Amino acid sequence: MSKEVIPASDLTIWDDAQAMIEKARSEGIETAHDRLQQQTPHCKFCEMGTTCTNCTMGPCRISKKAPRGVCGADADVIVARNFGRFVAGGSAGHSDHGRDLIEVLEAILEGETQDYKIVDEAKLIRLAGEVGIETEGRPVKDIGHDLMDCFFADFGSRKKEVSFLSRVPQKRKDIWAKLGMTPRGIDREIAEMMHRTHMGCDNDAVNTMVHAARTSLSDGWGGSMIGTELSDVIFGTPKPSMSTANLGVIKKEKVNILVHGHNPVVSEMILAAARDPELVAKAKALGAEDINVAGLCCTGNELLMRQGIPMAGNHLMTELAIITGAVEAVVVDYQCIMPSLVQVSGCYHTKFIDTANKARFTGAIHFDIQPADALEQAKKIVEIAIDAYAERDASRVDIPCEPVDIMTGFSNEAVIEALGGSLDPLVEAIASGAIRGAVAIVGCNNPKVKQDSLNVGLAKELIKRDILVIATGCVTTAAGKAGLLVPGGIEMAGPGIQKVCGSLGIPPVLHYGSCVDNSRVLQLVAALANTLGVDISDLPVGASSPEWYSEKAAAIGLYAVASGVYTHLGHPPHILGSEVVTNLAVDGLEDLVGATFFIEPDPVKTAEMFDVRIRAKRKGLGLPE
Ligand code: XCC
Ligand code: SF4
Repeated sequence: MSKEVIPASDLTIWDDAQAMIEKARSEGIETAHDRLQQQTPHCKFCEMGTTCTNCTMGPCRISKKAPRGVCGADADVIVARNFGRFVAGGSAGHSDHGRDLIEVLEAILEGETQDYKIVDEAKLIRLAGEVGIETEGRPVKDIGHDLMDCFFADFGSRKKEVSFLSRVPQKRKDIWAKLGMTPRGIDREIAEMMHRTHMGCDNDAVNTMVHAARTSLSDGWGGSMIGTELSDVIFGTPKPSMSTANLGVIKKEKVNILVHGHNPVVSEMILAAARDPELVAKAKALGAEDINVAGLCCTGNELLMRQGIPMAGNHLMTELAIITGAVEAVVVDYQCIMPSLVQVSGCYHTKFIDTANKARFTGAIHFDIQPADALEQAKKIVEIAIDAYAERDASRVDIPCEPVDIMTGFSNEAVIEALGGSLDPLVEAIASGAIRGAVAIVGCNNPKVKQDSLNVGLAKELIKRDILVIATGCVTTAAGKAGLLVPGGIEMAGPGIQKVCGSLGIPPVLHYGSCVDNSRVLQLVAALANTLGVDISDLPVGASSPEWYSEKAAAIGLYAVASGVYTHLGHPPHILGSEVVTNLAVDGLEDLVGATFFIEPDPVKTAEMFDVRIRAKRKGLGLPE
């Protein structure tokens, strides 16, 4: 059955995206938007979370006529089990990424690589101190070894809690201890979730959900935090700098390489290789002006934060970037890489190159990049891109816009430095009401939502109300394209933000990095709570993922709530088939952890909900509303 053609202007708020959707249609190239249409309507049971495929007595689907699966599990148990596994998947993704950074640190310390170095030694020493390692008068190498062992041990099952709980306010830790939510080991919580959700184990929905929260906390305060902090140690802690965003960063006259995925380990080497004078000369010999490395999704965010590379786009721009016809190579590591990119690349001269054994794509050129010879491998990849430049069909190139400016690089270290050495000025701005509160807007695009309409819509509504916005993940490119990531963006903000951000010369929306960098947000709210001597749940803060799609986003949302942060989702996870689980998520968790989820598709109403919450929290702290 053929379906109606949806106008591109209904699919995305961006001109560059609309132009490329039209180009894809005229060239007969399929995108995620087309495939969503093919998949619609979705299975109602799966949408409600009431399908179980956990054993071969099933699969089972819960309905009025058949209220229990073959084993006797009801809708509540099935929904909780499905959601628990969903969160475990997300936690595994972030945390395995974190582990890869420990392995690079190990390779550096063991002298197995010259391509990676410890760039921020001071941070390594500071981190070691935070997790209780003796640092006084010891060689950096020894401290590094101990830190590496400590982080590896965080993945196991011998510890009572993961190391970075040293950052968590005591009140919060007491809540977790009482509920049995204290994350002990990262791999342990994930494995235990798989165990609990096997047939015949944890058959109490609330109990399963508590462990889901614990699993997510092992991600936020464990795997993700290790990922962020070691990336800073190895590649440098971000500092504010300027860059550019949108499809206009792809340059007609240059060899264009897009880096996509999440981990900076490979993409940093691609960037280094692309700056190699010999390779640049080779590109020039073919008539190109230079080699241009631009980012997609979170690998893009990682390199944007530290190296200032331009951002071509977020999740729903990944196919469309290739459709410009000017991309020589897409180099990927892992996560959020649509397998369709292989097919889209195949419609052009574009080489699709995967680089991790745990994330291979049929039809891709494969490199198994290891720390020992990463740069050499990266140079080979850049050469492939240069060779592809000669095959580019100029008649099919269409770069639909000029890039916009963005400001990036807001690590907590950079923020504290900008504030003059401590968080006190921020605390004062919050106390006076100039900044009434802060909301982190994080996460993805989802073709079920008009691209970036909610991400941008919510950010604008919040800053108008003098609520500072922190952006990570795919929201950052959206905010950047909307002009919110430059100091001039304060024109769209309320008077308080205009004054505070204006005097500091910073944007009303701060780019805090990739999705694992939501751990920076956790660290910030913990530090604020500790400064004020309160719990995180007492702060006038919130989190939101308006257009989320992934298991990782669910893990982030859940660790935010479990950490005491009121959290918005633009659409619900697949849990509505259980009243017990749904009520727990949007209400019951308040009594347990002092925060809940709320689901709201409208950005203005969402901003109002945050406003009400922030008023109440300010009142609780004795501050003017
Ligand atoms: Fe979502 Fe993470 Fe992926 Fe973007 S890249 S689509 S998870 S926001 Ni981090
Ligand atoms: Fe059905 Fe129970 Fe097996 Fe799930 S675990 S498929 S509900 S019998």
